[in-house]
Amino acid sequence: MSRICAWTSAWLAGTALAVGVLPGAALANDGYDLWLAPAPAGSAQADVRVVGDSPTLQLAAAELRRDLGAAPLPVVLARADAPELAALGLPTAGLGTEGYLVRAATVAGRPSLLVTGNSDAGVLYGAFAAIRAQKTGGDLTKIDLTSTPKVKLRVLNHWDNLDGSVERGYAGQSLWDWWTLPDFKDPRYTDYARANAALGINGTVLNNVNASPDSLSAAYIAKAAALADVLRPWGIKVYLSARFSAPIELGGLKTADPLDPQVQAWWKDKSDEIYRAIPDFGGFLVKANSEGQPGPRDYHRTHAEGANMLAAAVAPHGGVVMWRAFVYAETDPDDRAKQAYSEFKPLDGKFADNVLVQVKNGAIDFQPREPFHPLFGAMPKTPMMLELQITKEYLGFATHLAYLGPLFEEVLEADTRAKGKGSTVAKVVDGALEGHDLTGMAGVANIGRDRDWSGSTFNQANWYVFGRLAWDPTLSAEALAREWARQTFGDDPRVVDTAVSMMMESREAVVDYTGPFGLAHLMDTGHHYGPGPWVNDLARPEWNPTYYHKADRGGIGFDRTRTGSNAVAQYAPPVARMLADPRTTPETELLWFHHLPWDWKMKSGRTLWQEMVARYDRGVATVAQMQQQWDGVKDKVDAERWSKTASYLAIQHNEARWWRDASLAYWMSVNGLSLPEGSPAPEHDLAWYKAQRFPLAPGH
Ligand code: GCW
Repeated sequence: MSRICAWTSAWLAGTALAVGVLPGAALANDGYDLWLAPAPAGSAQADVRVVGDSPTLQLAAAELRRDLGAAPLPVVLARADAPELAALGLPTAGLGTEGYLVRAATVAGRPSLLVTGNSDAGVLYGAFAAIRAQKTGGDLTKIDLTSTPKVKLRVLNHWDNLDGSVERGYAGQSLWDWWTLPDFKDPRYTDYARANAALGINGTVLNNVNASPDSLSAAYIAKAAALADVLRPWGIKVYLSARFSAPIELGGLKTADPLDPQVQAWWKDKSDEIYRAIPDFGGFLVKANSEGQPGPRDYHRTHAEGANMLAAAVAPHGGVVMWRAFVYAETDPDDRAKQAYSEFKPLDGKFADNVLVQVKNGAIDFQPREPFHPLFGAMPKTPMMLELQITKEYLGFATHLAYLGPLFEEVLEADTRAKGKGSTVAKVVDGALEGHDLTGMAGVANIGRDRDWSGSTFNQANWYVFGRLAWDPTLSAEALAREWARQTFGDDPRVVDTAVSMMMESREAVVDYTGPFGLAHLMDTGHHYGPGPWVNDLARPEWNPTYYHKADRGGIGFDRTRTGSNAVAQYAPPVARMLADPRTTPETELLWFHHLPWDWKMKSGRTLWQEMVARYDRGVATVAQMQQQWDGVKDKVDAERWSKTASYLAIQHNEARWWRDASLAYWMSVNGLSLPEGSPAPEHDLAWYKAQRFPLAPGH
């Protein structure tokens, strides 16, 4: 069998060894606490006083007592409207509803650490900011922090099915034990809420966008309501993915046509029913007319007509609809990368006020690197919600170390040029560019029932960086990596520096060994695990990797200029001009936009083929270097987290080599070229790589 299995057994053996050699000590840290390790046992507890009372303020106080340890000042938690703060003249007006102020101040005659905000949730976020500041080396006696979230809806999307499986989930079964809900509320739900609140995440969509109609049945509404009760005091609202045809499947209607009065009434009644159980229900997320899901196009209605019908049903209750723009159809022969824009752009201005259009960061599908989606900046009248994928469907599942901060940052910083220079995706998403108040960012969760929640310690950082960037999309990926590493591994600068350095190189390494220079969608079928650039026999053309790379003897890459699909024309003119010419296109995106000869001269002076091979080699080498770096902190990280990470890095190194070898073997079979001197031959022949099968790979 493949060496993938061999590595898995090596990992199991390694774990057994670690546990055997170091009983007890090896189990010291299983990662359950995430970035929220409690203060060490025996340390003094912070003196925390709560002004006023509410469940949320009490939770904030408990967090400070649990995590802060010996605080240099007594802590006062109070909402900004508390009478005893009136004399302080605090600048709280600009904090909005969820912002916080954390300041060393004299309160009621006593030097204190004051944590305040205009709402209980604001105070809670302030408490977590104080903990974060202290754990990252801040001096609480001098602290003066104010922060207001730049994005209103900061939401996780769980692709969790009602049977407990998770689509593209690699951290075990679903966290939601639907079977025992609503009666049993697993304490993990509370810990999940705490972790999210620490980041400022204020919403969660509980079920898969490939939604079962049953999630809207009375029984499942009761289960969702039980979860909402747990999450509410942590400032988190519950949302549900809605299946567009539910009026037929659940309601017994003959149609789900959004203009049919009976269908409209069904959704209105269903929404009323949900709000009776969950008074602060957030609203619906919808995947419609995409990959076989039902939708308004089935009735020759537009996406706006579909979205607006649902929007009308939740509007009286203050709910929203997050309507996904991830659409493409096998009946449309046009470049898949163009289809969402073609379908949605004409609808700008036609959506109801409480609809957000949720757009993936790129026009295809969460690849290790994609240019920003052309819809950003193209629909000025519509709130554009950014959808990122935290789970690593295309970046090595849970096993590969790939810190997604740089990927998220790259898209947020991308300049759409929609209203001149500086029209970044971040400004489209946070509403600054067009003055939208309703704004949102969604992350497809990587959370499951594994003890460490996300399948590996470093995957926790992707949950972390998503949440922090959703609060403020201008934060730096590197600073957030450092912030996370310090809270996760402690103060030792050698460990923190090592972790940050590994993290910051890791995503580019994945790009290098899976597909450099804008190549994308080269993975094997179905499970999306491992390389399959040769695949060309799937029913839908745009499911085949060969559709994306178009490699032949003459060259490689997808011509999206005027001589090809002209997808470049979907970008604002200055961006379109830049991308129309391979010499001005960033090399990182070269083959996404251009079909070029293998001997195309790169900026380095070397040929495209030589550079491609060098990138594949670099990707494998970077993982080897990450292994060495991790070896260097072996004595400084608890044995359990260290050895699992080391084993996973070994898997990653092995699989990086697999990706490189399989890809190069295939490219050579197409271009007839040989490898530059010094670059090792693939370990097996192409037939071997093609023969690998992984029917039991998780997540699909
Ligand atoms: O490409 C895909 C994933 C699907 C996912 C889809 C989507 C939930 O492979 O698993 O379905 O994206 O985002 O809707």
